[in-house]
Amino acid sequence: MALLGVPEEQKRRQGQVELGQGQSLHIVMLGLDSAGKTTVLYRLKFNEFVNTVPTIGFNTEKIRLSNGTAKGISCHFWDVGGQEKLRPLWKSYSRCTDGIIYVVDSVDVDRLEEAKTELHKVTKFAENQGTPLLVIANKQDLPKSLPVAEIEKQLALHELTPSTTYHIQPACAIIGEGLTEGMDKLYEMILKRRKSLKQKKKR
Ligand SMILES: Nc1nc2c(ncn2[C@@H]2O[C@H](COP(=O)(O)OP(=O)(O)OP(=O)(O)O)[C@@H](O)[C@H]2O)c(=O)[nH]1
Ligand SMILES: [Mg+2]
Repeated sequence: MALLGVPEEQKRRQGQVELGQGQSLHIVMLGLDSAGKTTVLYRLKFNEFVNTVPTIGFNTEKIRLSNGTAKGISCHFWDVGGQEKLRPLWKSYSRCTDGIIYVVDSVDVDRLEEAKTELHKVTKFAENQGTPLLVIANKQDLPKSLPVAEIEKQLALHELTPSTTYHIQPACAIIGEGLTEGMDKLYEMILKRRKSLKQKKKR
């Protein structure tokens, strides 16, 4: 196993102090049906491809991240089904989480508008104000996948509520490409938010 570079290791240790020993992050994964949420979940859990079936309800897993600057950080993931009839559940599952992951199918151009509407709805809930958002532009392995900049534009990420900090990450959940980078960014945003909330409390 490759050793982390010194600055990465320092960053990770610092993060663990911020988070507190034994604490785990509460993360919800949302997105339209077939975007690849469950594939992401099991890729992170087992570090291999797992064939999925559509999620009716939700999947939940406790996962200790095994790579990147967030290595060793424990996360409790909730992966909620994306079919239309299940979307009313998103509100309660996303309430007061540490981070939201929104998975988008980069080839499903016809449903990008729908993906945008649902995402903006989620970030507008009062309980989600300020919750860091990681958008995973998934299925980048497919030849007709849209580039990240185009997805960012079509999802109108810059129009999200001003308190939402976000990062958009190109990925291929099948082989796991981009997931470490994405989780590192999400972790970074979560730590930043915790720090600023702590400082506000002190004032
Ligand atoms: N080519 C390609 N296919 C992918 C990728 N990620 C997921 N898939 C496929 O997309 C299909 C749907 O994946 P799921 O993970 O079940 O999608 P989901 O978002 O959990 O869907 P719901 O549970 O219905 O909300 C499956 O056939 C996956 O194998 C990817 O990065 N590239
Ligand atoms: Mg699923």
